[in-house]
Amino acid sequence: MPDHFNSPISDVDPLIADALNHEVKRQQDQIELIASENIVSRAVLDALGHVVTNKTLEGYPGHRFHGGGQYVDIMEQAAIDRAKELFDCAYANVQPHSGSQANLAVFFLLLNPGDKVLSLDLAAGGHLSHGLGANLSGRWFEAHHYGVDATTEVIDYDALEAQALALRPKLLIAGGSAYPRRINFERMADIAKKAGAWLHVDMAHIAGLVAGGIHASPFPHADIVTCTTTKTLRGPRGGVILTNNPEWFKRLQSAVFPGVQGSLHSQVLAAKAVCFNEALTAEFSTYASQVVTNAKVLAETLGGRGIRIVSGGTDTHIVLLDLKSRGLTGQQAENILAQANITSNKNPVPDDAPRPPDWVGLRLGTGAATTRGLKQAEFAALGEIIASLINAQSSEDAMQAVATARGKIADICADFPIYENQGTEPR
Ligand code: DSN
Repeated sequence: MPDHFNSPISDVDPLIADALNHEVKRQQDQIELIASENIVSRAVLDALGHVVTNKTLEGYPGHRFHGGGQYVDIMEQAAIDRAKELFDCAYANVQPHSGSQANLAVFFLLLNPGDKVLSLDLAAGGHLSHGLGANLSGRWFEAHHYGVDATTEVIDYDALEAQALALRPKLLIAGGSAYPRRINFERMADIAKKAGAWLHVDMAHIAGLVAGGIHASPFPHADIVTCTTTKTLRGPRGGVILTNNPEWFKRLQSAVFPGVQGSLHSQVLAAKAVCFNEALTAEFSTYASQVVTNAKVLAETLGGRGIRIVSGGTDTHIVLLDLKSRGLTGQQAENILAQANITSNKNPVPDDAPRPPDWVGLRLGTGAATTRGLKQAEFAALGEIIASLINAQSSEDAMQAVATARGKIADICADFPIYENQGTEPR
């Protein structure tokens, strides 16, 4: 009989232990370019794997529905205080289990079923929780979308203003999952004000860049801000809601709990606090700056090899490739890169086909590989490797390119190791 408190997972559940060990090796042996991923610190992992996961709590620090919350109160209060300091705002709710849950709580706070919402179109870089038909947000609210200019592939703020004034939405949403350019929050706030709407900024992807001072902050322009703690912020999976509005805050607390969630995830709250503390350091700003520098190098290298970069470049961690002229779908390119141990994901580009298998976009992001230590030289090399894979003309060329790329990626991974003492055995 395994010892409930002391037997390692390798003794208790070999199937899952084996899969976990393979996942460690997968992460070590590949270069991660999925823009929503990162590589968290040992300290974040320590919090996530802590016995605090046993603790059930509802409510907020000092006002719980269960006993024994005195230490989680310390963790949650630290996460709240650090989030407010990091993003320079008055109020933070750190309990949302994800970015989508955070957005749902904002909708629950501000909207009634049928209200009009105006958000960035999915193919222009938006997010499914901002009113996609298949998502609750698209069913319960009247969702309209703005796009990007057909030529520049950047948000046309004049066109958006005209659309917002004609539509008069209750909520204007900025942000998304695949928009590579800087967002002008001041202009968005001005548009929202003129249209009689509130401005909700979902900064999930760029939160780490905002924290590092590399992208302008949504504050003081936004009425309400959501983000995830993964992605460029480099923390655990989870969401956060921020606002400066004292009248909303009490209702916001209720909108999260009991509005859209029950008990909190204590271990994730602890990990969020650790993540915010890390993001408050000067080293984090250096990392955030390197993330954007690396993305620019990647975009320039790929563009120089004839691959079309949506919007002609990037201001963030995201480089979005349009592979139409290469005769490849995003899925095909994702598969080719995977053979060389580079992980990425298919994505729509502006005005792309509706079905995911037909999308011609490939989204790359530099957060995780920057955390790994890669700088300009390595990102230039990565750009060359990816271009050789995408530009291969024949199946023989492709096989050769994959073989060469695998060797080069193995060398980069060996030069920039991660989690060397990690595994599912006791640490
Ligand atoms: N929104 C998805 C992405 O950007 O990949 C998940 O976070």
